[in-house]
Amino acid sequence: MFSRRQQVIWILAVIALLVPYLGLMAVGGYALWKNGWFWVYGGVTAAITALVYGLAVYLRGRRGLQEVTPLQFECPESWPPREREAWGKVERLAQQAIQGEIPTKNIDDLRNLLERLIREIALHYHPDHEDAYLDIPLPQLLKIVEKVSQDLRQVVQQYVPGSHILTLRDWVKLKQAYDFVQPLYETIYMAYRIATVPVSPLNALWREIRRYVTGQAIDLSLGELKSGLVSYVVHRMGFYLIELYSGRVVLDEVEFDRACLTAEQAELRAAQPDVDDSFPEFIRIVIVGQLKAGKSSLVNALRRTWQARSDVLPCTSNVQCYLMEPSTDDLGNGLQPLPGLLMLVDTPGYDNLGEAQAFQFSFEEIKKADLILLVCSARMASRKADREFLQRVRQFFQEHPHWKMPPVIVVGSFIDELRPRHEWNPPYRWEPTEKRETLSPKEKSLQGFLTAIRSDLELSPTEPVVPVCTHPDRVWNVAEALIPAIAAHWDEARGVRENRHLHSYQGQKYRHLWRQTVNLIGSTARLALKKIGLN
Ligand SMILES: Nc1nc2c(ncn2[C@@H]2O[C@H](COP(=O)(O)OP(=O)(O)OP(=O)(O)O)[C@@H](O)[C@H]2O)c(=O)[nH]1
Ligand SMILES: [Mg+2]
Repeated sequence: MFSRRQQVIWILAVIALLVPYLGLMAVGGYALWKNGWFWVYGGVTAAITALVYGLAVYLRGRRGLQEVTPLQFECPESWPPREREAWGKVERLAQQAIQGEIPTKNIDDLRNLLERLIREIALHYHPDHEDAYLDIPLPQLLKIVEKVSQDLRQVVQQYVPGSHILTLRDWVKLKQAYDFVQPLYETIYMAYRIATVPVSPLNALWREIRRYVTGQAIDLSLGELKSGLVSYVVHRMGFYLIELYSGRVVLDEVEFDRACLTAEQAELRAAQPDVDDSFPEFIRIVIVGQLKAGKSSLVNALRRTWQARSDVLPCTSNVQCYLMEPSTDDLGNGLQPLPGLLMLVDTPGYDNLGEAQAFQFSFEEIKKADLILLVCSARMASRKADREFLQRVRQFFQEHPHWKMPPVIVVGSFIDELRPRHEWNPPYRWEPTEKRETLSPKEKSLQGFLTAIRSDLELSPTEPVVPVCTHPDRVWNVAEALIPAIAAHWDEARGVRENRHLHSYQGQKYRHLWRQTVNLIGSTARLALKKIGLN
């Protein structure tokens, strides 16, 4: 938190402040000892300390300590790449301001900085418009003002002592009192400093050193505090500007929450009509891959992992849905708990369909997916179809930057069929960190297979490839590695879902327009009837 220089200055400042008092304590203690009062004094001090401590514990227990919200700036999981790119610009600007590349000395500097931020974010969303900052509807802008005010209130309430007691009048009075007292104090103190030099030069020298060191420490820390505040303002403003210009601001949060809940309920009920009223959290996992890659076997292996309550429902003629409720009873087997339910969607292999239909069914499901499991079989030499499919998925999300691409986990199946084929003696080491010399021939083939998948599908280092065996008699690595990989992507998958809810809600612009028009016609008609005396 502090630089080395700051630490040294702070230590010196504390020593400078403490030395006179420690000296006084030593002298006082000696005097008490000499006069036989030492133990009486010690007893009284201990009693007072115990009393105050007891009181503090009592008050803390009664009122509880108020939680202080940390000033954190993380970009929400539900933001798609377009918003993340805009966030990158906010971070760059904040960094430049902190490092002093953009001045932030006074309020005008700060205003210029914020104006630049508005321009950059507005242009990010409307690059063709010179005055892009105007491209926002009024209610959305007002909503942002509302949110900023709410934020400001929280910060003031949490970080400004006495803010809930002092009135505006008190603040004005405090300022006036300060303005009056401060020059007076400065003058008197200066006179005292000069007058004491001839009387006690050593004391005066000591005092001046102390003043200098403490002043330095406070200056440096104030600088840090200021850059912290500038960074907070830029990030906070940046966050709201992105929400504003990307069209993510929800005007009526209650209505939005209700719409999300209704959509989730409908989806759950479609998969399981008797689902209970608690409507637990779930993610929709779409399983894709080539013909006979082991997709349905993977679904079965996942279902058997928990012997879970799971129902099968034909979602469409081509796709099957399974709602899996991992029961917590089985967690004793070392299974990783999941934050909610899994809705597994089993699709037909792409090459199962005619040329015109290729990818189509899987693709329609991808648009509704929160997470994709792409199954690649070790038995199939060519992964061309998988590469093409993944390329098309990526391209689709690039062309729709307000959508968020679901995370992809590639599942390497038919591990038992890797060379040496007759050998089946799991567990196998498959993590790339393992030393190659220590691997068995099967493990070497396994690692070679995973590397080939990575390069064939052009995966990024953050996209996992998990080897599994889903043959009914040899299920391996589903509970051990695939479930944890799903759990690790849970928040991201939920982010995809939230983003989808937001867009389908915001897509109902015309419904809002209709409601506004009906409101307007209704109130005009009422007014007209009133005028002619019919109401
Ligand atoms: N040896 C071995 N056989 C497997 C494995 N996984 C699945 N199988 C077998 O492979 C065959 C095809 O598996 P499915 O799960 O039906 O494949 P699919 O991808 O759902 O096939 P389609 O839906 O027709 O595209 C079945 O007979 C499975 O028993 C595995 O890991 N190893
Ligand atoms: Mg199948």
